[in-house]
Amino acid sequence: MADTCALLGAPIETGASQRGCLMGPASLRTAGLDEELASLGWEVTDLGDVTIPPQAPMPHANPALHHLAETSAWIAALGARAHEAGQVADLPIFMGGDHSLSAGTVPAMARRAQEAGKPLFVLWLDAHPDLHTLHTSQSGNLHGTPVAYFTGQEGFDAYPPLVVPVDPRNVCMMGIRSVDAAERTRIRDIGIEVHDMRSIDETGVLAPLRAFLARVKAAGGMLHLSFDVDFLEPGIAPAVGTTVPGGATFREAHLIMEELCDSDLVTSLDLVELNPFLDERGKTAKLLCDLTASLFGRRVMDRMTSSSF
Ligand code: HAR
Ligand code: MN
Ligand code: MN
Ligand code: MN
Repeated sequence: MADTCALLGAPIETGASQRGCLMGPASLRTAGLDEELASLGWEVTDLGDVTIPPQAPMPHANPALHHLAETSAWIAALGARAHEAGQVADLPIFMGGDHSLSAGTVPAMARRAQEAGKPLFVLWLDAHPDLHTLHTSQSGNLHGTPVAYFTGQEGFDAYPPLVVPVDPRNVCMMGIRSVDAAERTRIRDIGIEVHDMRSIDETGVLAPLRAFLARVKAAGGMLHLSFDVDFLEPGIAPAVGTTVPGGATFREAHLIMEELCDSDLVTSLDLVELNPFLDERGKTAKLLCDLTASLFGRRVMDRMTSSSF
């Protein structure tokens, strides 16, 4: 079992349509994330927050894009800081911040895996596949682009050059229920494994999760978990700007984290899209802390039988 973790704050909000995600890292700290993980026996280091200097506007052929220069600067800064965090800790936690941060953290973790001679796998828990390029995004909100970028799709001239891409066949998405036309085509074209909410209704979360984890294990891979708050049912997690009805329940989400814990395969984590301005008395931040605690080993009872791993 890994035993050191690092917290790195990424207070980026320029990728989202609404402001407020910049308070995400502070809200997770206020909810006691570091103390919680320490109480589970982890050695926790808080590396503070990443910042970027002011940016001059960057024009683009797609006039819909918002805050391209800032988001691109965040991706570059996070790429470097996330890689460093992955050197000092077994399991770095990237506290967002909107989901555009994964365009920095995931390639950094792919580089870390390559240095260890292993492939990187990504479990993407989200209502959205975030598979737009800079040219297909109609909203212009860049949190809708990280997966297309880190799987090496064309159309990212204005983002930093991608050093180590992730094989799209190593990406598994769960919870998906809001997909744009260009994203639907791309999912088919590049072969990402997608479990939408209808398929989760049919199979539950455990069967597809165990099949994916078996693939990661067989490949000797490292596993990055990217957890978007809007994966969850909005009633239990209101602090997100892009709520979509019909999300994962409290127990489905905990079960995924508990199973991931038992697998011992997770080597890095994004907690993204928490918008504390929209929260109800810290409820969503507290839930994210509790879910992270389940991933890091909190359990109700010791298990009498071992799981499939
Ligand atoms: N696909 C939509 C768009 O591009 C919504 C993207 C919303 N993304 C997030 N992160 N909230 O998953 O605008
Ligand atoms: Mn804006
Ligand atoms: Mn997302
Ligand atoms: Mn989302």
